[in-house]
Amino acid sequence: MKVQAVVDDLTRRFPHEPEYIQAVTEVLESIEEVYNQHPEFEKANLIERLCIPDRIFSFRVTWVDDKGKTNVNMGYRIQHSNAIGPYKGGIRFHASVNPSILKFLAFEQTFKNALTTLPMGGGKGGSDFSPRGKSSAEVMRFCQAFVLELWKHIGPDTDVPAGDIGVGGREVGYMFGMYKKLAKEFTGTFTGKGLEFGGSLIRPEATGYGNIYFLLEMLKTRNIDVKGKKCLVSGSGNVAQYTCEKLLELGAVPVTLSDSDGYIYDPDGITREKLDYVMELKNVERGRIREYAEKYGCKYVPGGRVWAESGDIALPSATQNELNGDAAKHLVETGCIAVSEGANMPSTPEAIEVFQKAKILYAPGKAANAGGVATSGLEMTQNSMRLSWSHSEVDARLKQIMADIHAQCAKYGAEPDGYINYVKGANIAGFMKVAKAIMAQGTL
Ligand code: NDP
Ligand code: 2IT
Repeated sequence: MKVQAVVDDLTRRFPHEPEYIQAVTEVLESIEEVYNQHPEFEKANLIERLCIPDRIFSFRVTWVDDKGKTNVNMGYRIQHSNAIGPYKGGIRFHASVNPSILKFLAFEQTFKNALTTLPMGGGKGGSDFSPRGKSSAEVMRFCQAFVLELWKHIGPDTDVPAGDIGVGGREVGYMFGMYKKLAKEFTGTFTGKGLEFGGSLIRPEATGYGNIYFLLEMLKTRNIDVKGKKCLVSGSGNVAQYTCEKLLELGAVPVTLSDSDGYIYDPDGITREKLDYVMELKNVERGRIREYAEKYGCKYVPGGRVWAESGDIALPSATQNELNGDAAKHLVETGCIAVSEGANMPSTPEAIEVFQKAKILYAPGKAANAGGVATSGLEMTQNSMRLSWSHSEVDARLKQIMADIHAQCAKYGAEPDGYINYVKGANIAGFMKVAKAIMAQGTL
């Protein structure tokens, strides 16, 4: 396999899909050497079979808003690979959603899920519907219309969706309700459900907590304590909130949060009380992060990114390509020692290069944010057994899974000078598991 030739071919076939090509390129570059040691992989054309999703569903979603106007959005589900388990991955509702973004996410999800040690394949779905400014009744009608098409393609042993940007407990509840009615079954077809109807304890917290558990594993390799460290967190949604919660529990000091309009910088630290305010603001009132600055009298930068500040640790938790090469240089120059990605592909290839050249700790999303989907896997297990585990049991399993992912990265990503290349480690470990499963199951 020659990476450039494969990438050129995919670019020719999918010319309008830059995020998908970006994600594929990163994985292929890391696995090239290992792949070429296995001539049987090349003979079976494993690369094309791994890069191109099994299938893509796209459909029209028609819904009526509160003023009585009929609206049309696009809906999608990408079933990337079920080599090691049912398709599994979130649903994103955001105006920017398009096939390129969902294909990159489904591709990444396949390797991430392999790393969790649980039997889950990779998928992703979503819509260009923007929940921003919509009433709960509008969101409900949209979710119902979306599932009216989606339900035919999913099921507890086929494809199990969950949340992502713009999709949290409220939306999963509405989608599950509609699915249950259409499919005439009460099963674990969605994860991230409410606790009263099959949801797992710790699932809402899992991505943020898991990212910090992974960060602790990385810091341990250098005997560094997280206590007292100044942390830059981007986003202010599910992942950012529970990232802050765990940081506070460990005595670290989160100082930033953001949304798509701008960011806040609070030099005194975002305390527990302030985080409670953010949770109410974002999850109940559905307000803007600017209001934090107005309430607590700190700096707000409209249109800015948190990486303009300086901190010991960076935790990107908003969206793809939110941290570019210049931002990475600024972080390294101002003393950042670790970057752990809560979001999917938040650092551009240029930024990753800067972090790795500087030999700072850098964990890609597919390793560091895998705690979310791993806990979804634990929710599936509990649903199948028709029981629920305690808070401490799920949290202990999550911690163990993050430690196992770290160990896999360290095993496959160790460089001769002792530096751990977590990108290489995660990609090789995830790839080898999926590749072996595909080879064993024949040409399909
Ligand atoms: P939420 O919708 O809860 O929060 C997303 C946050 O990111 C919001 O603050 C949002 O601001 C901001 N944001 C979204 N898009 C943009 C954009 N284009 N530019 C700037 N800011 C943006 O989503 P999550 O917290 O669940 O997801 C955050 C990231 O974590 C995503 O990359 C997701 O794929 C990833 N992830 C999520 C998991 C989960 O379990 N939820 C699991 C693993 C990864 P605004 O409100 O203004 O849109
Ligand atoms: O990107 C992700 O891993 C998620 N949005 C969570 C997927 C899931 O199925 O829990």
